[in-house]
Amino acid sequence: MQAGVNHPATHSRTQVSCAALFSPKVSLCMIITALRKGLGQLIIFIDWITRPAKMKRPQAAQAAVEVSAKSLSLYQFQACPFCVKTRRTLHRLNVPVQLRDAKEDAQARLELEQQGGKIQVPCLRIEDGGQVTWLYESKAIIAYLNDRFANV
Ligand SMILES: N[C@@H](CCC(=O)N[C@@H](CS)C(=O)NCC(=O)O)C(=O)O
Repeated sequence: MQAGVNHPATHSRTQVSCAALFSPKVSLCMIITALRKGLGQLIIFIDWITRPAKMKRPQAAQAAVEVSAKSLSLYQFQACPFCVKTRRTLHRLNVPVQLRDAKEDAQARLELEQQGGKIQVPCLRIEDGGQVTWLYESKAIIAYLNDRFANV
């Protein structure tokens, strides 16, 4: 005898899960998720093929920028368009900031929520003489980075 095939409880459970799986609501949800993932991958690809050139500095100036960059970290999601925009600025300004993935890395997510105050990316963590600032909003972050590094 095949286990569970004619068992009423198993049968009805199977029917319920299949019905739920193919309900219009679930199907729509799956389509939206797939579209979102596809769009995310497309954003990453377009960013990769259109990346701006890195700023070039004299060696000593670049070394100083790299020391400054150690006091910064960017909390972000890989496929978030606001994060892509911010990462492009970091790339263009040639500032190697540590990236923390607040979607995949549970520890980073917790830090962002508890210390920054909310889950919203991008968020730049700025350490300055023992004082920590959590800067939200891509526009504000990009302005801060340009102010601090564009003329170094
Ligand atoms: N105005 C903000 C918008 C940032 C934003 O909407 N970020 C989304 C990701 S694209 C977010 O953090 N969502 C929170 C979540 O998904 O939990 C900016 O320019 O930085």
